[in-house]
Amino acid sequence: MTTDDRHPQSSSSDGLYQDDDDEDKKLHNSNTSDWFTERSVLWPGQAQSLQVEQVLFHQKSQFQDILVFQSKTYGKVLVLDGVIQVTERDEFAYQEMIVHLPMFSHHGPEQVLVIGGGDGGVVREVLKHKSVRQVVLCEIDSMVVQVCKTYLPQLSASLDDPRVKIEYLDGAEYLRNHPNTFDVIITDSSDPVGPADVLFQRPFYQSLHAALKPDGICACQAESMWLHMDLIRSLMETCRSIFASVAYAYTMIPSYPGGQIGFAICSKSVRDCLTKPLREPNAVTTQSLKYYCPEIHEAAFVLPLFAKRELEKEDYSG
Ligand code: SPD
Repeated sequence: MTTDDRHPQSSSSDGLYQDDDDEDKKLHNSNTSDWFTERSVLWPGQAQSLQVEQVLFHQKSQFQDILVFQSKTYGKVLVLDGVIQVTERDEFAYQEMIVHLPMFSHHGPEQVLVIGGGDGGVVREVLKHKSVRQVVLCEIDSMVVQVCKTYLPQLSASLDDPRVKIEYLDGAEYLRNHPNTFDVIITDSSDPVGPADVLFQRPFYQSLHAALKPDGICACQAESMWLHMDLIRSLMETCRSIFASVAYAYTMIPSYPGGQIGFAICSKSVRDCLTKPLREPNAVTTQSLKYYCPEIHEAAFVLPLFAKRELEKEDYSG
């Protein structure tokens, strides 16, 4: 199966498979197996394929195309508008880092907001912090939550925790209505094409700043240094002009384009608080982790030279 520019191409009986391109047939449907291939204008000239064992769910919601399939080697896979969001094999590398980098940089987060993240993986990690009294999940698409409750319970079970409140709303609007409310805000967005585009713009970051308490910290999905350096540079400049401290960190995740994705971590008014954790996971929490540890917290902000040089016009050392 093949997607292009995030829209599934439909030619076969189930609407998933492209059959009007001989080259694609050769590349993706070889050995009579079916393959999901991820293409986007955001990573031109390259694509990643996963072998499909069974399509479990495929339907359009009011907002996007939602696909879940059982892959041969990455477990179940959630795809939104043709782009891989979660695979069971490597999701922890993303969820743990986008959560624990800001959470362990804060002295004791109690009120946490997650924007997007309807699969529940980010909320699962937030709840590992015993200081948390409430997590609001602001997800625009209720179908994502329902589908993940069915097919990805190891992520979505977190959403049944009594500390979790789900709001099916637009994240930017929710922020505007909740000034000075949250200790930590995590924007678990898809890529900046279509509905998620606004989540990468200045007004959204201004709203994040306003919705944080004075010592609040936010973390936002901030794309790949291998593929989106212009976007990252512009995003970091925007953040720098709004927040007291800003730093870029990254994680390794084989199912995302380039095998890597980054995060913009921003502190509202406390300076120099991001790159070294203020707190550390206890032994019980550590048992539940597969990626995050205090050493990798610090290492995640150490960028390879090519990226450091691109961003070093400004100081993003946190
Ligand atoms: N290029 C894909 C970026 C996806 C980021 N969101 C992942 C959602 C996991 N909770």
